[in-house]
Amino acid sequence: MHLDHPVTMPQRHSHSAEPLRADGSRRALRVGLGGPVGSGKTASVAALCRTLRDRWSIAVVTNDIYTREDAEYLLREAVLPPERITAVETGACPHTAIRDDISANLEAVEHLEEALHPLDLVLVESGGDNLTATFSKGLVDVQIFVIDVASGDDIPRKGGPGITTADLLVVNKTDLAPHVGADLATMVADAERQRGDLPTIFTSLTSDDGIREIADWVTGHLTRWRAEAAS
Ligand SMILES: Nc1nc2c(ncn2[C@@H]2O[C@H](COP(=O)(O)OP(=O)(O)OP(=O)(O)O)[C@@H](O)[C@H]2O)c(=O)[nH]1
Ligand SMILES: [Mg+2]
Repeated sequence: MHLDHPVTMPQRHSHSAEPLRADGSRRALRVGLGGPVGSGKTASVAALCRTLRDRWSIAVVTNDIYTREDAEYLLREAVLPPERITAVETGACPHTAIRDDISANLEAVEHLEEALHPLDLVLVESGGDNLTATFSKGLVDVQIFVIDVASGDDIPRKGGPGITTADLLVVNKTDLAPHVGADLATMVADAERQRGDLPTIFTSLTSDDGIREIADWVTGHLTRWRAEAAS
């Protein structure tokens, strides 16, 4: 976070939430990925880039507290060309940088938009956080909350805004369920109870094409986003 910036509240960025650029073209769809430490956010970002990069023009912003670890991983894996990956070092609780003072993240997103115009999709990965973390609507258009079965099969039941309100809940690492004694049926029922009609995807990102359903969900949003621009 840029400590020399004045503290800027999300609503002050409402202009940036506008879908149209100054020239009337539609800006990229911004998708936030949040969730607890180690749940599979970077694995999701990497797999989404690999799956969608031939069809769409994509850029990524990662958030880490003290390092650029996740961006360096994505660069090493060459999921996108280097100029399409930017790291934000938050220096504070990750949710602060995606919800309260979003200035450093917005600056990163807007810089990518300018440098790589026209962009279709920007993925913003939050630093690992707790169940209360959500993105400001001034920063992203839709948000995905990623949890994993190894952290306890009671997590969906515990709720919190990430689980109850995210546009998509991903329950990752289903491959580990037998090893940690996680009851997937209970997790499915709890997620449905907490989320009503909002979608949940259970997956294992270590399996072949474990990203498919998530990629289809992102593609659906992106297709609608672009269709609205054309109408
Ligand atoms: N067994 C298993 N491991 C996984 C799966 N998805 C991710 N992992 C592993 O889990 C670890 C953490 O994954 P990351 O994608 O780095 O998690 P993250 O949410 O980005 O972590 P932070 O950014 O540190 O909060 C890595 O060692 C991944 O290889 C999965 O579906 N199954
Ligand atoms: Mg990560």
